[in-house]
Amino acid sequence: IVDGWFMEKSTMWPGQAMSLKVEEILHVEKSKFQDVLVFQSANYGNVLVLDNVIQATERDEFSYQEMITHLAMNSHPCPKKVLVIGGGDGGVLREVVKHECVEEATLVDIDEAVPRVSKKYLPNMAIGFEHPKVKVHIGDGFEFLKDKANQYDVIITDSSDPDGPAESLFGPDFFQLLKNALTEKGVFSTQGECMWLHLPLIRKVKDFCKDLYPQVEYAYTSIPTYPSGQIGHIMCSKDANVNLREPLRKFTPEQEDKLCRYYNSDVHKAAFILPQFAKKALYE
Ligand code: AAT
Repeated sequence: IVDGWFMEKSTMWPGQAMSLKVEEILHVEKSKFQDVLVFQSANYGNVLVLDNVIQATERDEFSYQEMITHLAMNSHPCPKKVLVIGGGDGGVLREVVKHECVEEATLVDIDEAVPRVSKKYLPNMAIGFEHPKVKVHIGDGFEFLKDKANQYDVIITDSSDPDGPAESLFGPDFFQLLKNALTEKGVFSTQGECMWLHLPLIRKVKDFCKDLYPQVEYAYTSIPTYPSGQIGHIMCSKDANVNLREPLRKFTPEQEDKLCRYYNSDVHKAAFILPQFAKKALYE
């Protein structure tokens, strides 16, 4: 933080940095896994930062949390058991339990510090932890999956970037573990990085997935406080007959209005339509 501004510098997006004006620093901690910072910003509410990378701001988090969740949830006929890997602020859980078919939602985050500080400073996200269907496990997502077979209808990997504790969540072995852990018609979505910055990485992950799943797609969301204002999701289904680009289940217009601020059925379909440069790099 320099002159009252937080600047998100990283070798993962060289030569650029999102800046936010800081009103007040609320929490600073070195956890077992990462540097944890929460500050109150001038225009984006409270902001959670891990290892100097913005994870969520109160103003725009709904875009990412709704899209990573509902794209996957609405691509499964009836998701009863759901797993969230990462997502320690609770926002994805908040979205998962909006689907009444869900019987159990389990969250596995590596770092207890994230839920702890989120409960204090990001209550509108951490509300996800309060739902009776939710279970929380503190541990590494990769390790957690190792002995899981045929258990989850939907898995959402809401992880940080590959430079840090989430590195293993971007490798080929992880996508094999996800496949084993998913049920027959299982679907997953991931924090799949940004087309303006990470096309080679996205292509690599998509290619691992192509070897394992009959349906593989990349969708994206606009969000001002993630690098380059955009983030994507790798999505896969084990069911060859599912078209991820079309919602299999839809919210009613009343539900869209009541439950969502970003996601709706049209946005679901539009999220997979890529500009030419990205389409070429990912699909040719
Ligand atoms: N909804 C918030 C967005 C995030 S949070 C990422 C979470 O992943 C963090 O809580 C972190 O503790 C957790 N995490 C990191 N590695 C692992 C792991 N190996 N197993 C389980 N959880 C893990 C993502 C923001 C993306 C930022 C884009 N630039």
